Amino acid sequence: MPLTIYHVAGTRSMRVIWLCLELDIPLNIEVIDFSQEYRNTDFWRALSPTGKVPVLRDGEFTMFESGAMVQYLLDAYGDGRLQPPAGTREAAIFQQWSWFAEATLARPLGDIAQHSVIRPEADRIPGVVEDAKVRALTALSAVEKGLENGSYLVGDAFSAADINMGYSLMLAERFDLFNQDLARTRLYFERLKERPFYQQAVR
Ligand SMILES: N[C@@H](CCC(=O)N[C@@H](CS)C(=O)NCC(=O)O)C(=O)O
Repeated sequence: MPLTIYHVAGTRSMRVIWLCLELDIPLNIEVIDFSQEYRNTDFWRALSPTGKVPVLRDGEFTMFESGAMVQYLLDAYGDGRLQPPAGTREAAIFQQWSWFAEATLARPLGDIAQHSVIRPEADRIPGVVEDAKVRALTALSAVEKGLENGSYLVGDAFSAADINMGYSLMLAERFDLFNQDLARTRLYFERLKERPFYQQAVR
């Protein structure tokens, strides 16, 4: 049975779409309603207990957490492509950046989103945005340093760690965080954006 990603444009479902395009894995894209009402339905909560997007379906099997989906697809269908061999230091660096993209960089970016766009105006706390921008810039400076020795996060080979990071950088760009200290990161992100499958996934 084919894979299905429950998708909303501009969200983390793009990581799964981008990966499947890069790996030529057939994927159904089911666009869903991003409204809070829909995400509170029993149907959606059964798939995604916190009501968030995305969800991946593989036959009867479903899962949430976009980074875990990327890893599942690599392991189940990737034939060793776009990730270093398990147990190597390259694999450790691959995991480091994949986790960092979501757990360290996307976290303050999510706070910025919540308190500048997502929450109703009355529930937004401006101080959170200011603090989150500082945390996001600290995380971005780590990416800048990580790119000192190669064109991608794991040396000079494009990998799924770059897909995980690509979404987070898309958010960083949206919030205008690419300052003059992030020249390498900006070039790196341009390199990612030039990939035709990034462009398809991001629509
Ligand atoms: N760590 C989760 C984060 C999921 C997440 O925050 N998704 C966003 C869209 S990209 C969402 O559903 N936001 C709505 C909300 O937080 O209420 C993942 O990677 O899947």
